[in-house]
Amino acid sequence: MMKKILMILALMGTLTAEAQRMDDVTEHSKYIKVVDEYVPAPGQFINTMPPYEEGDDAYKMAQKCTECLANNKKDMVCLGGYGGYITFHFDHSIANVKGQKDVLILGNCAFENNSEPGIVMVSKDVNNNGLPDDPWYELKGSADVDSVGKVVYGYSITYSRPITEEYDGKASEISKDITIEKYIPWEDNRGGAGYMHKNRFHEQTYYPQWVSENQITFGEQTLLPRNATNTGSYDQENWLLKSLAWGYVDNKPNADQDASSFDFDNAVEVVSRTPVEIDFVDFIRVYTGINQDCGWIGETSTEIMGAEDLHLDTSIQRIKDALAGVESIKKETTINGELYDLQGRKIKAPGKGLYIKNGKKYIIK
Ligand SMILES: [Ca+2]
Ligand SMILES: [Ca+2]
Ligand SMILES: [Ca+2]
Ligand SMILES: [Ca+2]
Repeated sequence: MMKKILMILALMGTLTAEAQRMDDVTEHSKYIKVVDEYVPAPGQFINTMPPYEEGDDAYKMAQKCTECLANNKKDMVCLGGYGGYITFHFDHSIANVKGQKDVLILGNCAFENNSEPGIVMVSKDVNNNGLPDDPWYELKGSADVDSVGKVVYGYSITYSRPITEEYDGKASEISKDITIEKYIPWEDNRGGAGYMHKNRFHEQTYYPQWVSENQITFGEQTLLPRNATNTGSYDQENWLLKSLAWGYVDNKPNADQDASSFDFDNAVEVVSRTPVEIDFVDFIRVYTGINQDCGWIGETSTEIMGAEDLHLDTSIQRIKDALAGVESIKKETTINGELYDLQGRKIKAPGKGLYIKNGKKYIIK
């Protein structure tokens, strides 16, 4: 009986453990290895951080982000306005250690109440193809608890290419530093619409130049309540961007390591917020969580400067354990190509379903 239970547990291990991954390197690094995707929303630092050069495509821009962030380089990448995102991975899956924070993500928040909160998403390479094309979950943050009714779940936004880059000479009533008020039109799925403004400090186009489409949509995610107030005047703007309590990137200074660290135990379904148990994370995504423009300081945009696995040795050990489990089961079930069911019983006349053959998943349709 005991043997049978062990067998069942081990086989279940086979089915989930295949997604754990580590690169074949002599020494693993706790820092970002590769940026997979850089898909910023428009913004005053877009095309400059990192810089766009003629001929660059999305792949090249992601490569430039890798150069900024990998191996603890700590150069800055800007995600632009609401929804803009970056996706990255490490040279190994990061284990979720229960009850402990798992990853540190650095922003450029200079001081308390200089917050441009970025929401963290996590994903596991379930289909084992090395690409971030698997289901995504969000890590919940303090707004899920202290701003109930003010957070919008399932929010989508579409930005359009600006019609003009030229200052029309008219003074803006919003801020004396704004050169084009109606610059980048946006529309959301809640009947809202508006414009991202252009200011005199950033003259390049704010629309990502490597994008050929005239619209960019970010969707079905979470919109945090606006956090900015101008505590000054029109002539002397003084913007306060209130820091949220916990759970966001670029929300509190990096020196506050705990506030910049994230716990995979907080994974939830993106819209329903149903908790999700995740044992390993292969891809991490960060996106700008607020849609707001703040006079001379421009749109709220999350910056990112790097990330690290907070428990490298544990991650590697857990991957090794998981892979060892897979190997022992593969041996046991590799006997002349015989078919086993998921309970470890040899099957002579299989019907439709999932089996194990030669140590691998085997589907009969
Ligand atoms: Ca954890
Ligand atoms: Ca994948
Ligand atoms: Ca920013
Ligand atoms: Ca920032």
